[in-house]
Amino acid sequence: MRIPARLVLPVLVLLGACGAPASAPGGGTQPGIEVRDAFIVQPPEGREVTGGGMQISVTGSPVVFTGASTPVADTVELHTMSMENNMMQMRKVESFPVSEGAPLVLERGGNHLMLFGLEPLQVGEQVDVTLTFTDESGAQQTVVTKAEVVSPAG
Ligand SMILES: [Cu+2]
Repeated sequence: MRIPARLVLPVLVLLGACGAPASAPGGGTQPGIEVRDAFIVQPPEGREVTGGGMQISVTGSPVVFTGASTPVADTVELHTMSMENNMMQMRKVESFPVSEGAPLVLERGGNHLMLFGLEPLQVGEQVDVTLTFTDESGAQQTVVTKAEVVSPAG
């Protein structure tokens, strides 16, 4: 018995559509990413560097948080913070993993965003921040969130 050509064709088309959300292999769905409570700390007068944070949770398959950008800063880095030789040390990292059981918390005193070349910001201002993620298939996903500018006092 011959396999009709028209049954073979759709399979090839699906394989060619790598990274398309509607045709995730294995019947998986695109990860759902939720971002909450994003903030940017208002930098001290005359300074252009500050920190920021947010909570990122995901449903479905895990993702990797690979970067952020905002119109009000030249660059945004991902930083870890840890105690080394009795001193708090910040380190730049390339990414943070986020999975369903392990949401990512970016906060003051912990893992955080570091913003450089900042425009002057007012407390209470809402700023767009674009976050970039990579899923298991290597596909990129971006999420735009609003970050509130908060007082350095907390
Ligand atoms: Cu930092």
